[in-house]
Amino acid sequence: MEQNYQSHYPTHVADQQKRWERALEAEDFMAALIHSGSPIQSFMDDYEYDFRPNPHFLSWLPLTRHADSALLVVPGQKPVLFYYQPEDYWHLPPADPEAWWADHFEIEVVRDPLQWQKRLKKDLPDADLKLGDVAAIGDSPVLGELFDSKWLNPKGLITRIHLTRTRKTPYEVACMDASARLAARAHVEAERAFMEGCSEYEIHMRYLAACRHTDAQLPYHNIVALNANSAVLHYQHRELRAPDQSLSFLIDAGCTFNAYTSDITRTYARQPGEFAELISAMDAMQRELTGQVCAGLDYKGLHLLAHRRIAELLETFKLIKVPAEEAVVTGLSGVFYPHGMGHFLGLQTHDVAGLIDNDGNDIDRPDGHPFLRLTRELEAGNVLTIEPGLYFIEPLLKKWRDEHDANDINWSKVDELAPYGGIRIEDNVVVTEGGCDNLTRRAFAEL
Ligand SMILES: [Mn+2]
Repeated sequence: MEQNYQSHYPTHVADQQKRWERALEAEDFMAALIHSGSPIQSFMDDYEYDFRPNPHFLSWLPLTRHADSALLVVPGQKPVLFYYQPEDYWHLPPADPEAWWADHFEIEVVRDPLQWQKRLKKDLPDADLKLGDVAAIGDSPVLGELFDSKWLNPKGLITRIHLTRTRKTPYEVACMDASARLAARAHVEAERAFMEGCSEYEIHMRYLAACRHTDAQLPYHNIVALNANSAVLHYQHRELRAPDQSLSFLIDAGCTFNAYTSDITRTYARQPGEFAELISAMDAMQRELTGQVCAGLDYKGLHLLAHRRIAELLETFKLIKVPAEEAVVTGLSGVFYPHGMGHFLGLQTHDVAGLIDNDGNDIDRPDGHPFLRLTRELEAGNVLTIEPGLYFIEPLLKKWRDEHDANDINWSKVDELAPYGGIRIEDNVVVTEGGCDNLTRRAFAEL
């Protein structure tokens, strides 16, 4: 695995160089200074919040915890990395650069986090930073001291780079594959903990141990939900005590590998029965949706197909008393499935440029679907999630009962299944010309 992603890295860096050169030229910049970011401290205290580098910096370099470093990209030149390695005895400074990535950069190990300013003035003596010859990318407060705000994260340049990030390079796919494999291993351990009757807290800790991540290394806060908690879409707690009876378990959890994320959801029932059957039906439906993915597919259409399929399940399991088609038209399917079907995935869990076309213009969401995060036509190299869900969400059910025809819903059936919360099944797929490569299912299968 290691060999695999490292062998793709030289081409990845060459590709980065090309895409930045093109974008800089199109936007009339001589260079870009990409800053990794600076740690943030709690107010009037010396506690440092968990640090996450600027994703534009991470797209060049696998330096997942390197604050106050900066990369200078000048067309036609080897990129210069100001590698911040302070002399510090309170914290452990970053280790020396490793050859597999470092060989592709001109590296300046710096003790002064502002060394890049001197180099910038030396390398580009004619550049007038106030006139925007150099674009600065990042959110470190130090950038504001040198750059006019107009040239800090200029929108046109950012949009062009974001669009290039929608098509992953082989290096990026290899990292995301590694990330999926780590997460699959941890998911299996979490399932085991659930079957043993563990609490949400215990399951979460077993997950972390299995993938050898700290909480801060996770791409997003794990959702570890037992019973009705799984109907809370972004359930944020981990109860210390196990419930008297564990009926169901929803886990939405990923990993990171060189900052590339996985984002996987599975749902389990403790015992056979109707909820377990509903999980199986959702799983088959999720596989059918995944089977539709290929280059050229309009993702909006797939999201709408998911609504039809969920409405059909609601009808088959007698949860609603109206035909599936009517449930889609009236919005009743949205009571049970109120989120979007998925999103781009990459250096960010909700990766960039899901809602614009290749010219940078907005692509509207379909009417009545305000939470969809991806509206594009899919292209080979896109990596995205497919995550339909079906939940018994008290406030949404109540709203329907108050504002629509209460007889549309089979309440006795809903009451029977509500203690199980809900179901979501989420895979990560790489779009190919003729279909897709399901990183998640393969990772589980090959464990
Ligand atoms: Mn997701």
